[in-house]
Amino acid sequence: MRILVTGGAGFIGSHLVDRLLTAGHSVRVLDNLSSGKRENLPKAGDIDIVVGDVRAVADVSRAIDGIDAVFHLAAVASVQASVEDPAGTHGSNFLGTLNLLEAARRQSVRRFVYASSAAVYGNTEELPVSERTPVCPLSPYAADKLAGEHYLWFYARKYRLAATAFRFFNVYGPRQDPSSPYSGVISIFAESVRTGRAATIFGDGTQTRDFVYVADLAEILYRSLGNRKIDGQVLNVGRGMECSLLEILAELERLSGRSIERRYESPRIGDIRRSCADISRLVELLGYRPETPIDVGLSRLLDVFRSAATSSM
Ligand code: NAD
Ligand code: UD2
Repeated sequence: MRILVTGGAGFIGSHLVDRLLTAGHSVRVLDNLSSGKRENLPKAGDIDIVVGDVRAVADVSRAIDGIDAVFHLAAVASVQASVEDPAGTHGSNFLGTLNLLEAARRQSVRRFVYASSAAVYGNTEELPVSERTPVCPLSPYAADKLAGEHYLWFYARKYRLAATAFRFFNVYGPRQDPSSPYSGVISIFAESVRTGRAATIFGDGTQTRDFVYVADLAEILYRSLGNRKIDGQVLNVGRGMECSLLEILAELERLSGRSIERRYESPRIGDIRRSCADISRLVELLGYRPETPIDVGLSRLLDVFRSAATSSM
């Protein structure tokens, strides 16, 4: 199949591109390289990169030409950025999604997979969180993700588009850029191991998240291509297990043999205390469960840092 991955030069998108190419698909990437990088993508293979913007209808039309299936991952993946600039991020995170849906309609694309987020649940006491848990978007980012889901269902119903929305929980692994203070906490803590700089903990470190390894997510997205049971479905993607920040730090210290200085600061405004996904629908409909344990995922992440360090010597 000819597949378009928007945001394909990014952290999650580039792992999905790798998985699709391994399976023999032709891949096109649409990415404005605002946070994604060309070096995340293979130099060879059946891939072409359109450097463009999902906010630009002309770029989207160019990218969708001849495409059979779309994975729409392009977004400003930062809750904080959306709080600071709701109108700015709305362009990429919502209008971009609408542009892709319109183009998919015109192109009669058969399959549309949308990257939503557990952020749509907001602060819920009900754990683990299932897809039936009432949504409560607490940020413009979350509101845009939820709006994207609703437009997806409108297009699916009206234009018979085979559509699925995945609500990703906390994704970690190689290529997650630690340089922003709003990158994933695991990428930031792993960077502390690499550099020896102190890790900053917002709160007491007992807050939990459901961390899912990026290669497992790429496998799930790849498997969604040929699966009709997930048409019209919204599905959580996590491991279905909670892990606290203190546990993450202890595991990184164990794996690296290094101790990490901890610096405690007040909790972030709007931070959720606990998060854990109920992934029973995903397992039931897709027949696949994310399998990488946290210690294995962290070990692989540190290996990537180690090999990068030796290659730069
Ligand atoms: P990322 O920043 O690495 O990837 C986003 C990609 O989209 C980047 O390559 C960026 O250059 C591109 N992009 C941004 N705005 C664009 C625009 N206007 N036009 C074209 N390209 C644009 O982040 P990620 O973590 O890989 O996130 C991928 C998707 O998964 C996003 O939709 C994000 O909201 C979602 N998500 C991620 C997580 C997580 O834990 N990382 C959790 C929930 C949801
Ligand atoms: C993640 C996503 C967000 C949204 C949300 C949905 C990222 C970067 N953010 O937000 O896009 O999808 O999930 O639930 O993937 N922390 C520290 N020190 C640090 C960095 C973070 O203590 O240096 C804390 C932070 O305050 C929070 C936890 O670690 O309590 C996780 O933070 P995060 O930004 O990795 O992810 P989250 O869940 O806030």
